[in-house]
Amino acid sequence: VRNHILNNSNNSSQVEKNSSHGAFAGEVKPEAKVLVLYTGGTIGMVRNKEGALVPLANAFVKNLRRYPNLHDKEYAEKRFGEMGPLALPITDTDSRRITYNVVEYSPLCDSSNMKMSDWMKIARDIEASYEHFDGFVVLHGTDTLSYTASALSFMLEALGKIVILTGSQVPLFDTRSDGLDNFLTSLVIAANYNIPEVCVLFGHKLMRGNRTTKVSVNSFEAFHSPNVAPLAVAGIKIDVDYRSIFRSIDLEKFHVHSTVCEKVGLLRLFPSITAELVRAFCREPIQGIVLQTYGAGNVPSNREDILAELKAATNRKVIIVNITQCPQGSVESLYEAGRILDNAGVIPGYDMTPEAALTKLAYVLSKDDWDIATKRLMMETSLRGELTSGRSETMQDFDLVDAVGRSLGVSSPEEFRQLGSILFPAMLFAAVTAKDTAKLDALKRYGADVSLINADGRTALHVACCEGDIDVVRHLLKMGANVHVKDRYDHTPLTDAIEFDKHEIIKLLVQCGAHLHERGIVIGDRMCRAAAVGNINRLRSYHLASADLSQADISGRTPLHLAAMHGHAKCVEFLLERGVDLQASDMLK
Ligand code: ASN
Repeated sequence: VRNHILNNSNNSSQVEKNSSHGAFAGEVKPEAKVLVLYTGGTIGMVRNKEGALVPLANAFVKNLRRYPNLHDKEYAEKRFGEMGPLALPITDTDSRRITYNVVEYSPLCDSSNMKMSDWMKIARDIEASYEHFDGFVVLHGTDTLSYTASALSFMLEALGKIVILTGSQVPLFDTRSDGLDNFLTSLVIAANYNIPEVCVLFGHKLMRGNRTTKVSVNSFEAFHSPNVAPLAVAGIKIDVDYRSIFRSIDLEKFHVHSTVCEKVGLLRLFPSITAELVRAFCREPIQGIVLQTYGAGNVPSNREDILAELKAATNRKVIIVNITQCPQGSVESLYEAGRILDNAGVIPGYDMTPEAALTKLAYVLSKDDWDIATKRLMMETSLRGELTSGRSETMQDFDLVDAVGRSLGVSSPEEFRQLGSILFPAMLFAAVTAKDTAKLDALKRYGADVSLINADGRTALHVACCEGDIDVVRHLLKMGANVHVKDRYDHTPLTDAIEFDKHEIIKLLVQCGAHLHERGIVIGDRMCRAAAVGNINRLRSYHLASADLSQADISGRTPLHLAAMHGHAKCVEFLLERGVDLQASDMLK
């Protein structure tokens, strides 16, 4: 993946020379970049001589390039050359041009062949190219798509960007394919929306990946999220329910936990199941079992033999998690028949899907630094929004917006939602400027998403980075504020912190995974301008943001050229102390 990206960035640097503001000459809109990992599945399949659907290597991207609604050939070829990244056609209402790179896996596979090691590969590929893209789309067969989505949701830790898994029931290039909509909508959402989750997009719905399950062999609505509403619905407009987005609240950079424990299994009870079968299932080397029980989590209360086997297994430190066989609903301690499982050391898995419970177990068991008590606790705690336990925090719901809405005579749910999306950003911004962190917490309880944007696409974190109070910034980050959101001017919170030279804030943002996203020459140009006026403070800001201080501007001159030319000795000293390239020569040599 890394080579692929590097090749393409070489390509683009040739064009950069005649472009300005990071966009191709003649086009003023900024670009959003999506990485597509094509792993296989029906979406890219063709029929073989016997009429069976099979993946075909090295054909998918060639075909994409031929479809005008998937590829704006003219733009892409001028911008990147013939074999460079692809670009979606743009409309007047789009604020960004979407470009995308496709990495084809080898071999491509029907997802029934997927193994846990394939999840690790996908996770590592996302990690390797994380800073180069705004979002990720994984094209995947539908059969085991929910397993992969669930696994990735755990393995991608402190995720700050969107990862969407999608596929199709009919191959993309067939006439009546659902793949075109699924793929295009995934690209558009991955490029534009601040939803830092592993999602599944299918049949116009964007769902939390670890809440999904495949429910139909034929339907274009092949996936359901039985216990949680979709995160977004794609109609003429893409309607996102920002209140339900899961956001990491750890002050750390995105990273991948790239191992899982394969010694796990799913055991489904059925009437008259034998104790021998349960014993055989619980035998070494198994370390974790997802037990699918009846209804609200019930087992036969008159089967001491089975309960004894389960208890013996938990005594041997096997983790057993109880989920329901019902496609919808949660295990609860409603009946005597359910409570007896507690005595056997079985953990409630609440409303987790079998896919989520199994992959979570595989993830949790591979955490070597967690002891058994921590592992058990984590299994019944929501780590990525995969379960709803009775102990989940309840929101004060829209009380505040309701009150304002009523006084304005607003009545429909849609109007209330619109009102919330206007009021909340303004109130969050006001709390930030007043440095009122208690108010920020209260707004969150009222249902405000901390990363809501105003009309300029700016979030509370952007404002806080300009204001410069590190405590407010830290508070927002602990509330889950996203460091990657780009406003109308293509500024991230990091861009703002640099512009206001807030050094401590820059350090904190970088610690949380923020990175420069502008092209090299754009950053070079800004640093050269700072060097020309001897602005060491600004150069220090760029340095803290991990910029390359030897980066040249469009004419090939580096900050050192400019500082020397304008006689700023202190500035030259600063650059030399940080080891800038002394040999860099501009275009005039
Ligand atoms: N068998 C295919 C797969 O999972 C099904 C599909 O993609 N629709 O790869």
